[in-house]
Amino acid sequence: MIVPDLTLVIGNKNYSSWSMRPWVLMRQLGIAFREVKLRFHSEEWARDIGRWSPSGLVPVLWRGEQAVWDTLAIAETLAEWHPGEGVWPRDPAARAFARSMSAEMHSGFRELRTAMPMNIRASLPGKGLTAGARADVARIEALWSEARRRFGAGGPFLCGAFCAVDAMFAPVVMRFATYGPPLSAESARYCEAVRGAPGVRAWIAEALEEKEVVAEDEPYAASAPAAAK
Ligand SMILES: N[C@@H](CCC(=O)N[C@@H](CS)C(=O)NCC(=O)O)C(=O)O
Repeated sequence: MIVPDLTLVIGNKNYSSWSMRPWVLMRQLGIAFREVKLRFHSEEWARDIGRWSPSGLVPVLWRGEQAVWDTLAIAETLAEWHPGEGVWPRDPAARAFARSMSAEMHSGFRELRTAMPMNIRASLPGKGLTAGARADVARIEALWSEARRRFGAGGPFLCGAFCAVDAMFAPVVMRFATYGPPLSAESARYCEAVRGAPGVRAWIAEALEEKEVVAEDEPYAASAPAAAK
């Protein structure tokens, strides 16, 4: 058996939006890795997170003695370690756009993230559509539309073929499936393409197998404070 030289440390698949990004990216691009899952609030998390993660957060990618943490750093390092495998688009203008969108995702859309936490197995149509989340959705749709119009001719994803920018937005696609904000037909088509990508399908299937409940990611559960509903 060939043991992959990359190890990706992740959290719960149902909830960990940051973990989802490098996992689906590597699956989609066919980059082999071993997965270590540390469930939030578990004994293994308490015991092992300090050993695996310099920041105390997931995801973390390991190659040998080298740890790479934080989603964007992982994407950039994968692009170096696997040049020519399509982590970023080949075209420089598309690549700059994809990187800018990814950075905006990484540092922004806070209201959307708070009001619509990723919860793949849940169906909560209409929840979380605050004014701020609505503005975030509008900005995301504008970005998706511009990327598709300018760079998407070669396939159904933002810059044609699936790459890091689609991985960065995959958890947003999951949120849209759970909370069902109104979307344009173009955005809905893009969401369908992402949900249908084999790497994303594999993540969703494994998320649906999980049983753990993480209360802070369930603001609309019956026992959550009324203010969050
Ligand atoms: N900026 C980081 C964010 C990572 C992050 O917040 N990870 C969450 C899980 S999605 C985490 O590890 N939470 C555990 C904790 O806060 O103790 C990245 O891009 O990787």
